Amino acid sequence: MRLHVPMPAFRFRGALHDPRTATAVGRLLGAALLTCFVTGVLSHVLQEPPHWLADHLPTRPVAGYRFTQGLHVAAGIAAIPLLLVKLWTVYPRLFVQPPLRGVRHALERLSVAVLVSTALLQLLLGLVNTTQWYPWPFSFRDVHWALAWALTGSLLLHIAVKLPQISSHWRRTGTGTLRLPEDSARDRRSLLLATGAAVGAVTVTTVGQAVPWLRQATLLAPRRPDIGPQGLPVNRTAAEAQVSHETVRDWKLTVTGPRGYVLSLPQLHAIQQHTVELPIACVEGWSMPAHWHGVRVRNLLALADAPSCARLRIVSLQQSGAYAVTEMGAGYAQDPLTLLALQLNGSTLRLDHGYPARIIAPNRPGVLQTKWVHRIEVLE
Ligand SMILES: Nc1nc2c(c(=O)[nH]1)N[C@H]1C(S)=C(S)[C@@H](COP(=O)(O)O)O[C@H]1N2
Ligand SMILES: [Mo]
Repeated sequence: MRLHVPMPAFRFRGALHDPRTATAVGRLLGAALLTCFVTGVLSHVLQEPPHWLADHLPTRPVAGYRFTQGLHVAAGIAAIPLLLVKLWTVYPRLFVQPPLRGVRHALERLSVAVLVSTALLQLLLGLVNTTQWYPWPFSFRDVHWALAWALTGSLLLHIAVKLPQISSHWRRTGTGTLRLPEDSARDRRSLLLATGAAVGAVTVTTVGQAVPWLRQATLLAPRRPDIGPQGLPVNRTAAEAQVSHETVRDWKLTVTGPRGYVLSLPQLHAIQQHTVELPIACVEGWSMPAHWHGVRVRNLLALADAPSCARLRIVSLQQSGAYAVTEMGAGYAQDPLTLLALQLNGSTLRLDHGYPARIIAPNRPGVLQTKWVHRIEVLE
C-alpha cells in the first residue's frame, strides 16, 4: 500500500528550479568534471605509472603535462561556481514528497547523495591543495584519486538516469511534454550569464599561474609563476627540506652501474654541457618555462656503462619527505632533453632551486624534478 500525503508546505515555483536550467548548468558542470577526470588520470599515470608503463611514458610534447595539469586545475576551479549554481537550481528536490517512492527512487536519491557529497569534497580538497595547504591527516593524492572514481561513476550514473530529461531539455525550446513556459527564459538567460561571468572571473584571476599572457591578472591564484629566485617560484625551499650550504659543501655525484663512479662538481662541469628550454609544471597548477643548462642524464649513464633500458633511482640530499627519492623510467633517462641541470636561466642554481644539481625532464610532473641530487642509481 502506498501512502499519498499531500504536502503543500514546500512549493518551489521559481522558474529557475526547472529541468531546463538544471540541464543547461549541468552540462557545463559535467564537461568540467569529466575534463578534471581525464586530466587527473593522466597526471596520476605520469606521477605514479604502473610498472609496465614506467619506461614508456611519453616525453613529448615537452609541455604536455604543463597543459593537462593547468587544464585540470582550471576546470576544477571553474566547476566550483557551476556546482554551486547547479545545487541551488535543484535543491528543492531535497524536499520532494514522498521522500522515497520505492527501491528505484531510493537508489536514484542515494546516487545523487554520493554525487553531491563527493563533488563538494573533491573540489574543496583540490582547491585547498592548489594553495599548497594540506590541513588534513590523510594522503591528499590517495583520497583525491579514490574520490575521482566515486565522483565520475556517480556522475555517469546520474547522466544515465536523467537521460530522458537531459535530452528533452538539451535545446532551449525543449521537446515533448516537458515544454516550459516562455516567460522563464529571460530569467534563465540572466542566471546563465551570471554563472558564465562567475566562471570567467575565477578563471581569469587564477589561470595566469599557467598561462603567461594572463600573468598580470592572477589576483586570486596562490602564485605568480614568474616571481621567485631566478624567475621561478620555489615550492619546497632548501630550509624546509633541511638542505643548507653546509650540507652541499663537499658535494659529490655518485652514479652506480656496471662501471659506477663518483664526480666532483668541477669534474661534472668538465663533461659536455647542454642547454634546454623546459617548463616546471607543478601538480598544484602553476607552471613556468625556463632555460636549464647541465649534463645529459643519458651521457652520465653511458659513462657508467648502463644499458639503455635502465631505470633510475634519483636520490636527493634531502633526508626525508615524499620526493627525496624518485624513480625515472628509461624513456625519460634516454631523452636528450633530460638533464642533470647545474644552471637555471643563465646562472648557477640557487640552493632553493636544487644547487648543486637537479633533474629537469620533458613532460614530467614538477614533483619528480628532483632537487639537490647527489646519487643516481641504475636499477636492474
Ligand atoms: N628534493 C626535492 N625535490 C623537489 C621537491 C621536493 O620537495 N624535494 N619538490 C618538487 C616540486 S613539488 C616542484 S613543483 C619542483 C619545483 O621546483 P622549483 O622549486 O625549483 O621551482 O621541485 C620539485 N623537486
Ligand atoms: Mo610541485
